[in-house]
Amino acid sequence: MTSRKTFLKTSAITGAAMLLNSLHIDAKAEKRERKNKQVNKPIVLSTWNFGLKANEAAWEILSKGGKALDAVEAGVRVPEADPTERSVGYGGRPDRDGRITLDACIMDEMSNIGSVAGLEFIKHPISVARAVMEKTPHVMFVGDGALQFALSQGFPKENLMVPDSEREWKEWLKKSEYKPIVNIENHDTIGMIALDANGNLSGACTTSGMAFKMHGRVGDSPIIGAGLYVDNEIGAATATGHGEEVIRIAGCHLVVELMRQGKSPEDACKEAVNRVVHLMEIRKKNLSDIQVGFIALNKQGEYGSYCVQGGFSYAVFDKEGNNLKNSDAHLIIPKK
Ligand code: SD4
Repeated sequence: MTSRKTFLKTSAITGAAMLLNSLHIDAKAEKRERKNKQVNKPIVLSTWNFGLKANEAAWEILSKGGKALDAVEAGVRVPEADPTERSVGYGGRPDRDGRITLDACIMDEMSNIGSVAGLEFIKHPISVARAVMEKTPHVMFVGDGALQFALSQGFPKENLMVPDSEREWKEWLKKSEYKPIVNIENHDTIGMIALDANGNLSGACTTSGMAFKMHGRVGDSPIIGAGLYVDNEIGAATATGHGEEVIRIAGCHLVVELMRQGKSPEDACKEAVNRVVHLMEIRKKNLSDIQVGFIALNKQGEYGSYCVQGGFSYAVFDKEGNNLKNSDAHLIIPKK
């Protein structure tokens, strides 16, 4: 039988243990809370100066506590719908056969992925990529199959050629010289990565690809791991520039893996650019003929970028506002 003395002693010990436990839980919650407060979120980053407008649409969602996935889709739909943006969606430049073929992909915090490549006649390839992700058991649709799928989902079939693109293409046909020039002829993909108020990451990437490319050519932008990669435990990255060089190093997957090893977003981008440079040297190719730019964001909301040659900018929207940043570069080519 328990004596009164033993009972009191046991109760006191149990009470103290419970108190210690609750203090411990409080301390843990406080630590978590403090850590959460230090995270720079929400935040959205996107490539090039058209990222500023795209970020605004994404911020609309992020600032109200919305999901990063919804934000990146809404964000990149802005240049997709803009006929004056000549390298994405509606108004994008055609391939050498005069066909506008679009590439896009999307990735969320659960590593769900969706992608389309060589998609014609659809203004918003990013939303088709999201439909691939959410409504099919597959991850990537190409060409006619992608169009067929888009139409089955109710996306309207539209003519995406604008007079300026047609004129430029006809001009190009006179010489038919396939000489990609960085930041001018082939500019520019929008890649967008975001961290939402709940601490979840997502990304989207969409482009009409290299201007006057060979019909059927696919760049890095619709390829998960090349033009975009998200790992919700680590960070996210997206790319712009010569897709062939980004694919060669599995660029954005590399950037995220480098962050996993402890590199800052900027150092991870720089290391990936070094890899591009190294392979160009090994292959005896002229570095000044290409551009590759990466932007990256980690789980703490820290971000960075790096590119092969100067002239690459990206837009960042966080509590500091919506700002355009110039990326550091491996090569600074003096202006002629
Ligand atoms: C592609 N990466 O199709 C895209 C093009 C691009 O700046 O980003 N240009 O290779």
